[in-house]
Amino acid sequence: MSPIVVVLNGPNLNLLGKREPEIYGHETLADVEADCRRIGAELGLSIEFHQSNREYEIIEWIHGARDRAAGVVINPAAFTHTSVAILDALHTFAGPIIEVHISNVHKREAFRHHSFVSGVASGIIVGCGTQGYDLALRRIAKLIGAKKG
Ligand code: CA2
Repeated sequence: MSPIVVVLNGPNLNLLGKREPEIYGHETLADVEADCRRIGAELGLSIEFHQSNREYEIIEWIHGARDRAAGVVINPAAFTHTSVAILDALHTFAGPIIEVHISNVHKREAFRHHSFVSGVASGIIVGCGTQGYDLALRRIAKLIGAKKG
């Protein structure tokens, strides 16, 4: 059985590719999911991909990843800057966690410079566009020693 990697996306990311392409690019979330599934297959990972505008749903998916998933990739979107609850949930997950931000949050408003999630992340990928998800999956595959093919 391939190791499971859970890819989580926070609020408003369902609008990816449909608004503000100058910040977030033209790829839709469906495109990102397809890319993750293709790269997951290449790396021998089984991808579970979710998006929600509700904080509790993201927390439930993190709980569901415990004792089952090998790693978590998370773009918590605006919850990055507000959610102690997501941080606490991530603390209960033993495997590698990679935090992804499509935009370079450090070039943007000051309130985007602080992340509650970074303190628990194994790695952070910022400002690489949607390619950040690809890089995050490759990093998790390396950290867990996943076998290709
Ligand atoms: O750069 C990122 O990936 C962010 O996590 C995106 C969040 C933002 O609050 C973070 O500071 C940085 C916003 C996601 C909203 O996505 C949209 C996509 C298209 C149009 C409107 C919003």
